[in-house]
Amino acid sequence: MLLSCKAVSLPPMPQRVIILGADGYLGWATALHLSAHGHDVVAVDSLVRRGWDRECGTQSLIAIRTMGQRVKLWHTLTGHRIAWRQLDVCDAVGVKRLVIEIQPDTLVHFAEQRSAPFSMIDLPHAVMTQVNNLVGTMNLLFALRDHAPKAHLVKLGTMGEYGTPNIDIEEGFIVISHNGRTDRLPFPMQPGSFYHLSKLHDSHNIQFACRVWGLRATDLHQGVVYGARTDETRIHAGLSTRFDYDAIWGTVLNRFCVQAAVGLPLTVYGKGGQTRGFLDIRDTIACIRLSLDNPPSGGEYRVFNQFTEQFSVRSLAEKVRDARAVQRLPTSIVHLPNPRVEREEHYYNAKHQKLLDLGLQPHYLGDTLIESMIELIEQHASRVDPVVLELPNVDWRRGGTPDWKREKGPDQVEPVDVVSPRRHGRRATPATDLRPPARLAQTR
Ligand code: NAD
Ligand code: USQ
Repeated sequence: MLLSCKAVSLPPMPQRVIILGADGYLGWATALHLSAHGHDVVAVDSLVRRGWDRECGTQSLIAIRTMGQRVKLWHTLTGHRIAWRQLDVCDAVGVKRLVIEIQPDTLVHFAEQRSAPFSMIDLPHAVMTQVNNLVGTMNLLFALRDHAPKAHLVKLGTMGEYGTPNIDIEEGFIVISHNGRTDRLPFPMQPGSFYHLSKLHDSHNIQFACRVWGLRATDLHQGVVYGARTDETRIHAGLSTRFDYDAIWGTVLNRFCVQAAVGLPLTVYGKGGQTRGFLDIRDTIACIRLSLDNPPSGGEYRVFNQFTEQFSVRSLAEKVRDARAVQRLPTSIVHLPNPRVEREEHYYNAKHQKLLDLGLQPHYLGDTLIESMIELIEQHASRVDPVVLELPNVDWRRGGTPDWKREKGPDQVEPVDVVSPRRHGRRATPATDLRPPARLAQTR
């Protein structure tokens, strides 16, 4: 009998994967996704984010269960096991023990303070952000050097490391000719907050460790993520991942969808020409899996720009407004004085080819997705706090306003009704002292 020599593509081998920051928005969704795809997942988190929420008086719009409850439910529903460990990655001894014990093939590192406004509140928050993020990453690098030098570090960085230069943004490196000589060098970076700076400092440290110790790493320069549901979180409400919407933790499109759902104005900061890369949470987890399945060589430090489309914040607000208009629900857009120091009109063209080359099939933003996000938000609208939703409470020049830290716990918040075709509830209004100033331009 003749044997066919036709190449067959084998499914990727299951890996031992440590997910750091697994109690968070992206970490939990990724833990489920990798576990569903047959990987042996160890979920790690210090739970510090739940404490930062208590400090700010904020909470996830969608209630999330404890890690213990979530991994138990996942096992009951699917038969897959996720091992759960509470650990601070700033604990060097703990990180070392973890790496020695698990001997991971891959570590996916989400475990950082990730809010730009939180890092701009004051000196302690700026320092804490950088210490938490840099020390955690350093602990991982040393533990890998000494105990698992072949493991692949997948690190969540950010598109915000590049800033908004007046030239095309490449994926991590740029070829520069200078005085007759040419080299491939790290792309020039201009981060926009102490948080974004922490990511750049991490990038430098990781790149150095790859060059000097031969470690292998993928630095995912990720854009702003939107969306709340993945194939795995949809299985049961108890598997939901967090969804932030307030002015400190909420990202812009998620915030606009919540604002639209409760009939409040969409808050565009400044002119709204600020352009960023965006992606659906389903594409975040797909990108992580693609990175895991296609590791770099020993000593290689590579950068993937992880986003699927770029939008200005003004055009995003218009997209949400237009999606609501189809349902005959008028939505207004306000231009607030920008609390951040950032370019409001600028050139932006960032490459994002490498993950597409690995097979990423993007979920693009359309009216249906916006509407489905708003429908989900409507189910949780009783948890919306209109005060934390509407007005920014951290200014890049002066720091946190007096109300960034709130005495009032989230449970004492007066509920708001949704504005939907089926349930025309009362419109939520911000507390009087936070009402937008009269001089704010209203575009509709
Ligand atoms: P998140 O705040 O929801 O989750 C981060 C998790 O890390 C939290 O559960 C927190 O408790 C944990 N953590 C923080 N410091 C830790 C420490 N020292 N030890 C152990 N655990 C710690 O954030 P997210 O939105 O899921 O973001 C995850 C990562 O992705 C971050 O590194 C962030 O910078 C990056 N990122 C996020 C976005 C986005 O739009 N959400 C975009 C680009 C990049
Ligand atoms: N913005 C508004 N109105 C709002 C909120 C934000 O106009 O109500 C604007 C901001 O001024 C900014 C843009 O929207 O120009 C994006 O802000 P954001 O809060 O959605 O995102 P950012 O602060 O950049 O941070 C988020 C995540 C961070 C991640 C980053 C990816 O919190 O962890 O690193 O997105 S990126 O922006 O590509 O650097």
